[in-house]
Amino acid sequence: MAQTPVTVTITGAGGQIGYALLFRIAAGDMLGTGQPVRLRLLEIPQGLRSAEGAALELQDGAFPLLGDVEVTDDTAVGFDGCDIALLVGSRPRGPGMERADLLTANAGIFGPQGAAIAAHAAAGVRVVVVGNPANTNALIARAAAPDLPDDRFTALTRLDHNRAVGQLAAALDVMPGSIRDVAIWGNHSATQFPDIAHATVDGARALDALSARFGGPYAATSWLDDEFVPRVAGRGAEIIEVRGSSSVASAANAAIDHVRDWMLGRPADAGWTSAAVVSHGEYGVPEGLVSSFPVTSDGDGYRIVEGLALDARARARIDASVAELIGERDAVARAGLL
Ligand code: NAX
Repeated sequence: MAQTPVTVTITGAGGQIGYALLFRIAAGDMLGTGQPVRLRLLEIPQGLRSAEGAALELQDGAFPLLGDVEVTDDTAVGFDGCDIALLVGSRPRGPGMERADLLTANAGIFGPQGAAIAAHAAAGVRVVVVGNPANTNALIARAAAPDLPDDRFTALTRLDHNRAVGQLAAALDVMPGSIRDVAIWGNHSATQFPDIAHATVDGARALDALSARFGGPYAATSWLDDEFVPRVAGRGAEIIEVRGSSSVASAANAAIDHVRDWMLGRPADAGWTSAAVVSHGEYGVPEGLVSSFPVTSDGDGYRIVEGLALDARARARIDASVAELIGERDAVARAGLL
């Protein structure tokens, strides 16, 4: 029997990441090649033509799994019956704009979208925020939908996670698939902490492999502090400098990884991944903040990996990133938007 289609809403669908996402979702990369999908492309009026053009191209793909595609600038229509919401569209930082202005401008987008999701989406809706500042935008959307369980709201740090795996694989000259249990902690920003303390490479401790590669534990730690962490945290800026434009295909790929693992679960031997989820006080992160943690998924939801030992270096880095998240939350609250 044919499966019921899943309704996927993409905001900012007329933008760059939207364009990279749509065709992979239609091809079955996100929910599997047996799962029909319906797409809702939500834009602001200036972005509608671009989204409409993408919808024409989707039709020209004749994707066997693709049902109807609707393009709209009305949130009630865009989130109607939505099972999965990818919130990509956001307000970019303009010239002379302070971080606080950026936060409050985005609160004006993500608050109403959270409320529209609560009012119109399917009861089991799952939301991932991609648009920056992603963690705090997710916190705002979540706050505007108090009747939905908070495990439905997440923000994307899978791109940071994948970048960390990619850097470690390159340093050790191994395939990315041989690496397990890397973690991203904190904010999707320059303060994030990419952590490999518990990671393994082909079953052996990554720290031991790095010691062997760099000539001792001291050199391995220097590489982590001076190269790995800044490289991963600053990778977005590096891509802009080299490519002349921000990360697009890798961001869409990460969003697809995030939703696929969340909906379908991760293979038993795949180890954990990273996602920004609502904290309930785990690892001392204040309740309600949307912070990145190592997570597992059996398809029922993301669950934070608990009980990991953190050394002083990790603790200090996590605390610094969480302090930034607290500052973002407080700036939005001060503006009366939370
Ligand atoms: P684009 O500027 O190409 O596209 C954004 C689209 O969103 C535009 O078409 C715009 O019309 C639309 N939009 C704006 N406000 C909207 C609203 N209220 N409702 C619906 N649509 C709206 O940006 P793109 O390169 O696609 O990036 C999108 C967002 O992803 C940015 O905020 C960017 O910073 C963020 N990123 C997040 C990443 C992450 O890992 N979390 C990594 C990649 C990326 O930097």
